[in-house]
Amino acid sequence: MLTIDLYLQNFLTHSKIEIMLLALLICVLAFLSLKFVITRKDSCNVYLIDFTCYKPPSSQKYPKDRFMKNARESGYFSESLVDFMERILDRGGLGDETYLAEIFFGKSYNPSMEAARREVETIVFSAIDMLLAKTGIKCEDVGILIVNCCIYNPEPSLTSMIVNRYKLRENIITYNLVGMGCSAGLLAIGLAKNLLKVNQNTCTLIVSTDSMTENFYYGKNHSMFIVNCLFRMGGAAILLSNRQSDHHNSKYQLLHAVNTSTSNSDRSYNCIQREEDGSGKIGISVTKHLVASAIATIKPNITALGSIILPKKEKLLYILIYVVRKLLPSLNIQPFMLNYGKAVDHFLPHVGGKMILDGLQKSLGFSDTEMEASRMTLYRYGNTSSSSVWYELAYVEAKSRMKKGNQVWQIAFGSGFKCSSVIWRAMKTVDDGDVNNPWTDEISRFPVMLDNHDEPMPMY
Ligand SMILES: *[C@@H]1O[C@H](CO)[C@@H](O)[C@H](O)[C@H]1NC(C)=O
Ligand SMILES: *[C@@H]1O[C@H](CO)[C@@H](O)[C@H](O)[C@H]1NC(C)=O
Ligand SMILES: *[C@@H]1O[C@H](CO)[C@@H](O)[C@H](O)[C@H]1NC(C)=O
Ligand SMILES: CC(=O)N[C@H]1CO[C@H](CO)[C@@H](O)[C@@H]1O
Repeated sequence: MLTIDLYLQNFLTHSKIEIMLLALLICVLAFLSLKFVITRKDSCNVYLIDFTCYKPPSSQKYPKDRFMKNARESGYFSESLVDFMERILDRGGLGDETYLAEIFFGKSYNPSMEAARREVETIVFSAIDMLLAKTGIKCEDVGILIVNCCIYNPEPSLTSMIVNRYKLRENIITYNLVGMGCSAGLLAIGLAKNLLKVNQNTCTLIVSTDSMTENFYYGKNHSMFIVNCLFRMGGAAILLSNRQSDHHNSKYQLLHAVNTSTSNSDRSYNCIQREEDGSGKIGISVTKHLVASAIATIKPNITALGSIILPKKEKLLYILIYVVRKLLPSLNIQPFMLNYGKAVDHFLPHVGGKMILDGLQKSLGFSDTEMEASRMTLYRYGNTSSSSVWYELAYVEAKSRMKKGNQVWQIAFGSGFKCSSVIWRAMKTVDDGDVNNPWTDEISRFPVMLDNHDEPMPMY
């Protein structure tokens, strides 16, 4: 657009008729090139056959009162830190039914590798068992396995754990993504898409989860307590395929997978970091630059992706107004605001925390309805890291809102700072009542009203 801009500047001295003709020509050309971009056929179709989300037993619900009671009774934390935790819990957007790992129900916090492994095995194996049962896919059909888990990183890896448990085939292609934050789950979809381009007739199993069992921060630094307060247990398993025979039994088709990283900026790189505090205790620190970095990373790609997926009419309007504004600045026409709500039917941003959802909603102009799935997922399940976007999709399905042809935009972001987006098209209307959907038995009580604290969440 910059070159067009300069070009136009030079022509501004010419007569009005010429300028108008030129504007028309530019519009037509721009429209045609955009049309070319959107109608370009991808040679390889990737289908999402189905996905499942793990729902922990009710005995692992961890209400806020319990959290605060334990914090107070431990006698370990200063009054100011306890107050800080309380404010985070009050304003973080979490309800009283989120789940924590078994280790947090004991008398004292004594993490072991065994406990961490048990927790992750429960989440991962339950999600995969459900997925295999639901789809009827056989273990020998799985040709690619991608697991992403940011903090918990055992040896042998999580992919080996799964291959061993399900006796997957020997020539399976496996990728284990660690330390890549909450956006890695959707990056895994992009990776699968790239791998499926060169592997015909293949099923891909993707598992997204995280575990804090070994990583609960037990120090005194406020900035490291934010993740402690917001992170909760969860995980999802997703089955992709490029087999033509799966065309008819799949729920979604993958349209786009894009990603951005702003790790080259120090502010962005440092805003979420796992490190030692002053007294040598390890935790994840979150700086006050988090929201700004998130928006700086997310916005350019949302704009880029938006311009790919917006309906033609909106795009044409956008270009027209752009040209007229440049040619006739004296008219003072307002810039055209892209309406992302018109481009997709379901917008599902990673839950992160309430302040991030508020920031996104404000800067992109999404309505309360468009934010519902994210806010309800944050309320019910907490920040489950990379699996959160799957609980959100399950929410939309449980609400019977997924109609054939609908477009879904999942967007996840996290440390790095990185952002990944995935766009799906529903290949069928999804009926509610699926017993494996974690929302099914309680969906009628959602959406719940949320307290709207005007005061922002404290940040250090
Ligand atoms: C990341 O995005 C770029 C383009 O935005 C794409 O070429 C690349 O394949 C993507 N990588 C993954 C893993 O999705
Ligand atoms: C959400 O949880 C992940 C995984 O523990 C963490 O990296 C991220 O910082 C959390 N987000 C917030 C806003 O606490
Ligand atoms: C807490 O962590 C932040 C960031 O890592 C650091 O700048 C600060 O000095 C730490 N404070 C204490 C008391 O350890
Ligand atoms: C696919 C896409 O549009 N990616 C863009 C994301 O944003 C960065 C700038 O931050 C662009 O360089 C990428 O091309």
